[in-house]
Amino acid sequence: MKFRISREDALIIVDVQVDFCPGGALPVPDGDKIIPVLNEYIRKFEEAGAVIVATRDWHPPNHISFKTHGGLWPPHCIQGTRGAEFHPNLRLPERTIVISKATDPLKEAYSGFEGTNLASLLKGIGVRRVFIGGLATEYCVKNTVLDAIKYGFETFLLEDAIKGIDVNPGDVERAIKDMLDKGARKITLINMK
Ligand code: VGL
Ligand code: ZN
Repeated sequence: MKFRISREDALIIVDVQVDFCPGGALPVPDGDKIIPVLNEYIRKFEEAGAVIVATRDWHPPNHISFKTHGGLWPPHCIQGTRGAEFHPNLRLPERTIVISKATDPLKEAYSGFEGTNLASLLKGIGVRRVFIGGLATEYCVKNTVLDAIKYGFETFLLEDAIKGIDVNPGDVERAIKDMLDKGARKITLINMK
């Protein structure tokens, strides 16, 4: 099956930031390998005039997500730092809608919809289908996908443009299964016209 991208579609690129790539503060193994694939999706969505969204983890220095503040993770994606920038190889068009999340020091927010205006923004411009890829599969990608389903978007997981951490082996597999069980559909570049 081939999908023709329309103006009712949105590409949502989750957290492809320096800190989540090899060499960063919270590296996803091979996280940078998805960038050329995402660039190809971007090209197709750009050509179709579809919406392109990039979410970014955008923590204050005292965020609850950090081990230093009771959380699970080393400090990462601190607002305004180099680690919080989008990866320099990711070719985001000028018109990309940037969504900053997890900005409240007291709240973890893995989903791009959590505490942001993303859902109303997409509804407002008539988006019905969302195509989601990025980092990391079992955290921010998964939570963004599940929220997209809850908000009523037809939701596609870009199977060739996600990478996970797998803190416990099997986490990534379970996350993918969970997303599919809850109604997401898998898709790859070869399924896009
Ligand atoms: C993420 C852990 C902590 C993610 C963000 O983008 O998946 N993971 N903060
Ligand atoms: Zn984070």
